[in-house]
Amino acid sequence: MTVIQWYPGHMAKAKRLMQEDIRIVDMSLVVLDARIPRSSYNPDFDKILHQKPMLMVLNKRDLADAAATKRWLAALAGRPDCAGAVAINAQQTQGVKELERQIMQAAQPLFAELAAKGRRRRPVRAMVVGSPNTGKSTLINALLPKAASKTGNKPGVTRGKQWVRFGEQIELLDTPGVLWPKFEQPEVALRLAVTGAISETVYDQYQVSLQLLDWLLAHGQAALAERYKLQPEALAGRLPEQVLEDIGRARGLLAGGGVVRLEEAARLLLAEFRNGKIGRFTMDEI
Ligand SMILES: Nc1nc2c(ncn2[C@@H]2O[C@H](COP(=O)(O)OP(=O)(O)OP(=O)(O)O)[C@@H](O)[C@H]2O)c(=O)[nH]1
Ligand SMILES: [Mg+2]
Repeated sequence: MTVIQWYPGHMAKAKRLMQEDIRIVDMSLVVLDARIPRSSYNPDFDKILHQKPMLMVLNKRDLADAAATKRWLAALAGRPDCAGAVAINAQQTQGVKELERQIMQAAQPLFAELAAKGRRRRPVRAMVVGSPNTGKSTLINALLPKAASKTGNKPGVTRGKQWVRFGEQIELLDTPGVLWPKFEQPEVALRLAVTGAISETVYDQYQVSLQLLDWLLAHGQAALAERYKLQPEALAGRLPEQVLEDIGRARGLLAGGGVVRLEEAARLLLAEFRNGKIGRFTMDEI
């Protein structure tokens, strides 16, 4: 199995900027993918962000298993280094009011400090950070419809640094998604890849689709059978390679002689999984 790595120069640069910017903000909003709250957490954040309150935002909750998200929220909220945790759907502006409430709550010590010094209250500044494609820019747009931070359905859309102010109360700093130089476990790389945090150009989609099928056969057999009109009984004990062929055949992805176009089947499976078409899944357990 080839090892997936993706740490282009702009991410190393973004990490350096983050280390500078944490000094001028009051807190960070760590935007995680609700499907993979652990795998999408950049271990570098421990060092970079710990000096200020950290709010955990599980975005894309519409794509994750609702019960698992509840468990994750409870677990995260109980962590001493965590100023709050909230699950949102930035695309549909759901959960955003609760996020605003938690930001303002985490800012209370700041406001108290300003008041004690007799200084005027200023907006709370938060840096929005996270892995590529977790929805940081979408979140900022959700908080301020007019801000229009550029978003896109591929990792690496935000490059430079962007401040966005909304209302009198909050200022947000959008940052580019950053990964880290080496993924500790292969499943972390796999999960980042299948949720769209890693550029499709750096991994073999066929190999990754087989690994995803391996996971789905263990965790989502019924959903898989339903989506591709496969016989549920026939799936038991079937190899990922065979199931990918079944999927290709079910979708008519055939070359001459009835041979399944596997590369296309792989791309289809990955795209449909990523967009929640197969079902709502949380791949990381607590
Ligand atoms: N289903 C779903 N999709 C979302 C949600 N939030 C964002 N997206 C989509 O995810 C993709 C990435 O969103 P961005 O806001 O560009 O992500 P980003 O974190 O700013 O990405 P980078 O700047 O590349 O790091 C876009 O296609 C969004 O429409 C959500 O809550 N649910
Ligand atoms: Mg962005």
